[in-house]
Amino acid sequence: MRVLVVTPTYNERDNLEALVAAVLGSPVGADYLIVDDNSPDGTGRLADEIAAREPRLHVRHRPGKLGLGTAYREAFTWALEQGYDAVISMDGDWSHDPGYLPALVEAAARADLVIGSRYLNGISVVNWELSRLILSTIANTYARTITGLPFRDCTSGFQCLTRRALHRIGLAAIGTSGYSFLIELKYRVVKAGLGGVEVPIVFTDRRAGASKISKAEIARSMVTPWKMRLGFWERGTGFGGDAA
Ligand SMILES: Nc1nc2c(ncn2[C@@H]2O[C@H](COP(=O)(O)OP(=O)(O)OP(=O)(O)O)[C@@H](O)[C@H]2O)c(=O)[nH]1
Ligand SMILES: [Mg+2]
Repeated sequence: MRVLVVTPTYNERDNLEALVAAVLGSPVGADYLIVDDNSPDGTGRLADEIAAREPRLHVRHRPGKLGLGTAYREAFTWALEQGYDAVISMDGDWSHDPGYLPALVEAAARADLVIGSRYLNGISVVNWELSRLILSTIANTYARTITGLPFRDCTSGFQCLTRRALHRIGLAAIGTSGYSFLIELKYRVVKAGLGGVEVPIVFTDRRAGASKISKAEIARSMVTPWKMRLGFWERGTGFGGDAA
């Protein structure tokens, strides 16, 4: 199975070098794509430097901070063009440990969506302030209840999608970004009639750098489950027509 790991970056310079080494050193043998949004701290330049000596590392540059959703959409489209069998989305701050890549890939043999889940066996989140943990668990319960998604962790960003899933979900039509994008992606997989499984991960607070999640984005992600439930995500999408 040819696997591509994708990480959108914005000011992750201090995390990048070790993360690239860990991903490329993983036994899954995946290629790695960084989508950098012209990070002011020079993450994109550093990625280019590493890519010059690591042929399995690819870097895409965008002109400015355009958000997580469109970064993944572009990356997934590229992955389909390049013929990868599966893609894994992963944050660039060490919250998602590359040590879990083999478990995600292994489970992808039996499901088109594999979620690295923080809430499978109780709660496995390390170093978050209590307030953030409470917010995340409430947001998750809320999203699960309103959308009816059968997952404990509906907002996880650490996940593996098969090529078939990428074909079937109508990538180009995805209208949300940020946390909302993560919910919409899972929703589309389930609506396409494909199966998802969760594998447990321990999520750790970011190693270096600052968070980019805004209050506005959190507020938007409260509306997204309703958009899914009321069917707004389907409008004019040509959803379901693109068979794998
Ligand atoms: N390319 C790109 N990457 C982004 C953008 N916003 C966030 N990211 C990256 O997306 C990943 C997740 O963002 P984070 O800031 O870690 O969000 P979070 O995990 O919810 O919050 P913290 O872990 O507390 O920082 C990281 O690798 C970020 O660098 C963006 O607009 N463009
Ligand atoms: Mg993070």
